[in-house]
Amino acid sequence: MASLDQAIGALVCVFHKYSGKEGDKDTLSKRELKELIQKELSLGAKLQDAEIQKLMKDLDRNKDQSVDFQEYVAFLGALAMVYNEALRV
Ligand SMILES: [Ca+2]
Repeated sequence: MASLDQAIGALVCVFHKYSGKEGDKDTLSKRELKELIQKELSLGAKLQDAEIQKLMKDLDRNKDQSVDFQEYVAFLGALAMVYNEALRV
């Protein structure tokens, strides 16, 4: 199992791997977020376009049409809650 250090490093790296693709390199555009969700999350491939659009809307708290690092961290927090439920025996 990865150490907490490695896990947090991976969370940061994944953000920048996608945020740097187009436009502002420190935020995720809709297209970048969609690619991140589809390629990095096992549940991502199962989501419909409309569901991803809704997720984007929910994550973009300040309504600037992109997901910045702070908004991404809130997303990770929500995901961690889901994983905690799923992994608990
Ligand atoms: Ca935003």
